[in-house]
Amino acid sequence: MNETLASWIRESKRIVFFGGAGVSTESGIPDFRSVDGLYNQQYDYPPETILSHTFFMRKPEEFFRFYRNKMLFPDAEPNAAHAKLAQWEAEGKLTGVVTQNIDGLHQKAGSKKVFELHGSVLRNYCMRCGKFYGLDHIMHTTGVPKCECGGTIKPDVVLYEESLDNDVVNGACAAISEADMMIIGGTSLNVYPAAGLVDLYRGNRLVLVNLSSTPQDRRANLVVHERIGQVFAELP
Ligand code: CNA
Repeated sequence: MNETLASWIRESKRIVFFGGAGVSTESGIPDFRSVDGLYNQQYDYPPETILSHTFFMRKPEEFFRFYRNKMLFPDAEPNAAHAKLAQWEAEGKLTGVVTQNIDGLHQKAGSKKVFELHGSVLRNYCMRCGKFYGLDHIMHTTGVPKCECGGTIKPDVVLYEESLDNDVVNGACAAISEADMMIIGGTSLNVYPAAGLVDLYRGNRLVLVNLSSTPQDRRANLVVHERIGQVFAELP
């Protein structure tokens, strides 16, 4: 067990976690940038093109083919990292999870205060009438999913070129700026504006738990280049 990390967890009262796709790789969901992640596979278009607003509007069939194949993991279960964060929140020592993930696994593990910067695959809305649809509807249809009103159903995920939800960003900013400890984990910190939010943390317990190095490694007070599920499983 990492003793420094463990003692900071014991002593802190307002921990905030900031995470990304690496939090869910141990649940079987590939990330974007690791060797076996989505960016190292071959498609007709690069993932960041397919996952852009322009592409969604111009080629929705292609978008949904990729999306259903590569972005939806309905059977994935939370791992030890998700579980530990939910435990700390229940114990009253963690004030929020700020995540770039869209898989809903933090809530599945029991976390309540989750700021989903990039939305969630579990929510989908008709672009014409606003009717809500769950993940099941996307899973059990083919082609471009249509609402009963005839409108196209769009996942409530933030595509490239789209802006983040103001309320979610404000909540995340408040939690980060009031935190007495921040753990950044499983993110390459490459996607903006999300990655810029970590600059709001001003304390001296900034911990980075990530397999590869990140632009924040030099600023962090503690850097752990190991699997986050394994690291968190051993923490109090
Ligand atoms: P990324 O750019 O793919 O980076 C992931 C980082 O996690 C890399 O630096 C890896 O080294 C690291 N990593 C991978 N596995 C582990 C592990 N077990 N323990 C510790 N570190 C690990 O992903 P980011 O989240 O930084 O990029 C932001 C994108 C990815 C967001 O917009 C997400 O919506 C999007 N995404 C989300 C999911 C998901 O919801 N599970 C999956 C794939 C991509």
